[in-house]
Amino acid sequence: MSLAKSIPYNLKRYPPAEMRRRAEEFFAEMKRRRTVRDFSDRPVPREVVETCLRTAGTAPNGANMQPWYFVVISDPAIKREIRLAAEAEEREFYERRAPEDWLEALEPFGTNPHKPFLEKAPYLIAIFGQNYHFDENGQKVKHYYVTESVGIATGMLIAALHHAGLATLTHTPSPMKFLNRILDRPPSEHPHLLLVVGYPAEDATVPVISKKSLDEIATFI
Ligand code: IYR
Repeated sequence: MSLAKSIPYNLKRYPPAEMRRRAEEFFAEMKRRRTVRDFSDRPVPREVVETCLRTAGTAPNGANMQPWYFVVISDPAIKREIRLAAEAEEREFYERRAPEDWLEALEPFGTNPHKPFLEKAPYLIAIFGQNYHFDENGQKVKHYYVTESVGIATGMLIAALHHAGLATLTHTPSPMKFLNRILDRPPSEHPHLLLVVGYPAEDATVPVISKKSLDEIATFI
């Protein structure tokens, strides 16, 4: 392959005071984001989700292969099928597979194998990482840094949805292979996570938790 054509990059620049203000404002907004486990069934405008997915699709990624695929589920029958499959895995996890220390770490969050939100929330977004694709000549093309790329895109999606006023839950039933079967996705794709999207239930609560301070998460050297 040859070198891509290049064009000037006009990054929007701000004076330092405005940069500080923008950074503070964004931090304040992102700090308000909380994972929610009780969802309302209130419908969400589809175009909002579409635009947030476009935002996710701008994520930096390995060799611009854009190794992600999002299946947005609102069909009640498919949501039910996913709930039943996820709950079966989760029962295995909570009752057998999970080691004691993991269950202890989860205790403050009161999570359990019951996942009613998988049916109640208006949208589930199943996020897949694509390990490879086939080009127009049927040649297999490998993708690079798939986990990193899909992780970044997912973070951007969560931020975009929050910014638009929607709550999310990053759900990771394990193993998640059932998503390939139910959603008819090819073997080149592996499920990354299942994002539950909607409004919080009127009476939704969130656990009181704290975030590490800047000193705990970063050093400047
Ligand atoms: N996947 C399980 C368990 C779980 C694990 C972690 I780490 C969490 O932060 C939350 C839940 C579940 O969804 O219940």
